[in-house]
Amino acid sequence: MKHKLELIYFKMRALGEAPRLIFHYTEIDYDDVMSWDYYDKEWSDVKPEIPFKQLPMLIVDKKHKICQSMAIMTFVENLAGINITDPILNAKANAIMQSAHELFMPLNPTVNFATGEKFIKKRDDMMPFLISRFEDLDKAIKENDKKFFIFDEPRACDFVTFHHLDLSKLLDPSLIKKFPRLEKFLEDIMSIDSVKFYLESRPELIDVSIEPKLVIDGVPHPTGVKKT
Ligand SMILES: N[C@@H](CCC(=O)N[C@@H](CS)C(=O)NCC(=O)O)C(=O)O
Repeated sequence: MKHKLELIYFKMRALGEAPRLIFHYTEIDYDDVMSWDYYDKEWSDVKPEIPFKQLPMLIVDKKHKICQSMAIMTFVENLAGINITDPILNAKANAIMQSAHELFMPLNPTVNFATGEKFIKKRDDMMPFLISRFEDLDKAIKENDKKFFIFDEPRACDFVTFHHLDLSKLLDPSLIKKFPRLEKFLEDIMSIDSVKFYLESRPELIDVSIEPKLVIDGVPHPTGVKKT
């Protein structure tokens, strides 16, 4: 059964990315809609109506509101029929997905919003945590001996991990270079045609640490939750 899928989010390269990546990988049609275009209201007026008061949210068939990016990822895996049926592998995949998701804070807000001295301090303060978590992910993929974290084809956990590792390049491009196996993982995800198409066409995030903006249809917009 084909569902109408609407992914509601903001102007930032953060928790909307993994859902977008898995939608493109699985070639499932969805609409990518900014909160203000969907509701025609400011975020502060919309927020109380959202089940868990944050985005991204996936609206299914104009009826079901699915919040929490990890729930969206699992839903898309199920919808596409690529869910991991083996309970042990499924649990391992979830551990990878959650461990990568924990990189969200403070990596994503820093890259999308921090500027000047604050950017530098946040970057330097989070570096021990990033290095430690990258080491864990590096070890997990090496132990598995597959192309991706679970199989030779990617699953939800791979797209969540991809997003955060990829975003780290905008925080400090030298970090990922310390982990050649993770760099290879990024290249393997980027070389999948449907994913490559999305990555090449998505809004570019520019002026990180100075005045971050997303270039949408050729026009730079400040990152954030407001219509510009
Ligand atoms: N655990 C949630 C976190 C969602 C979240 O932090 N969303 C942020 C944007 S990335 C948000 O809605 N910010 C606006 C607000 O909190 O009012 C998830 O994984 O989806």
